[in-house]
Amino acid sequence: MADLTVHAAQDAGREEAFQARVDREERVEPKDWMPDGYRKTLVRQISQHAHSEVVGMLPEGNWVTRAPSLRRKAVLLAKIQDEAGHALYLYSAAETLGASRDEMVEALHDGRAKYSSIFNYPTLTWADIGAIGWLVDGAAIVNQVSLCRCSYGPYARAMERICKEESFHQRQGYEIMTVLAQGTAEQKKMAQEALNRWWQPALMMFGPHDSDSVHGSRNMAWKIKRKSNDHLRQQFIDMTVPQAEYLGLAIPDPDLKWNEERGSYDFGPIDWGEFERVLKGGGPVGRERIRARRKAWDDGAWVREAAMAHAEKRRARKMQAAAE
Ligand code: BYC
Repeated sequence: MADLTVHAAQDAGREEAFQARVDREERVEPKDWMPDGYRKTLVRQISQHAHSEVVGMLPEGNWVTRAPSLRRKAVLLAKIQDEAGHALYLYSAAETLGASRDEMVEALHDGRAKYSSIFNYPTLTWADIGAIGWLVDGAAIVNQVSLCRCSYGPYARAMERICKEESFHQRQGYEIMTVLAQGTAEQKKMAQEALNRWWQPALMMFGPHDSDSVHGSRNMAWKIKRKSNDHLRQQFIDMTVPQAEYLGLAIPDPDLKWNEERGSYDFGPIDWGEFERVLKGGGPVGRERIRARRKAWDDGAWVREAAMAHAEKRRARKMQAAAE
């Protein structure tokens, strides 16, 4: 009993010192002591983020063969490859916290781990690829720029590299939308319909309102997140409305209105019922996404085995050379 009291007092002291360090803006690195809750929430968020990159490749992958020109195909392929790279940086960052890649992938495949709600919606036309780049990558950048200042070093450094590529992704989407919006009446209609489909899901990417956010305030205190869900959502709306105006497209929200006093746009209610349904796997293509991921994982088993065997052989050769 006395031992337990001593341990509890030691832990409280360590947590206090940890918080003081975070408050001084010192980065936390993998070998540093950290509270269990800090480690757990980081593994949760980083792995969810990595899964989002992997699952996010699927709706775009469906359009590689149908991209309208060779240039569009090459650009889309490059974007999808970047996303695979982002997932690798992120899985590696989560591994520095003691999570194993296999465990993380298993949690995605059996539905225990979440991935961004946005990827549970289908891409019906080529304009959806434009809308994903413009809105989804646009929302991702707004969120991720603030994550570059995350207190956990490996995550912050991964985010810096990712953000550079995301801004190219956002531009390619906006360029697709610009061409469509300035094209024929039919093309402009396609662009408008894509905006109508993706606007609300893009707003949901930032998570529930601050008052309903489970992890928000704790993660802000730990400086994992620097800005709250609502703050980032507002920042995204204020940035995107003028872009839609430039395209001559209408944001599908009758309540959207500039608020002079706040210096921001007011906007209408978000359908949180739909958000909850999508998180529970009830999105239009939720099950299909996980089925596709499981198949890709199973189909790739021989590649992983071959890579491991190759690495094993190299290690054995090196050890033999060192012994000689
Ligand atoms: N979708 O307490 P809260 C990309 C969950 S990929 C699903 O506010 P937190 C791209 C949340 O996890 C961009 N789940 O949580 C890729 C929690 O559930 P659990 C992905 C969501 O962590 C390819 C519960 O709801 N970006 O850009 O403080 C192609 C309560 O939420 C969502 C990231 O992952 C959601 N939208 O805040 C193109 C960024 N929202 O875990 C583009 C990193 C909330 O307790 N992540 N939930 O079961 C974050 O910044 C934060 O984790 C979130 C949520 C803002 C998402």
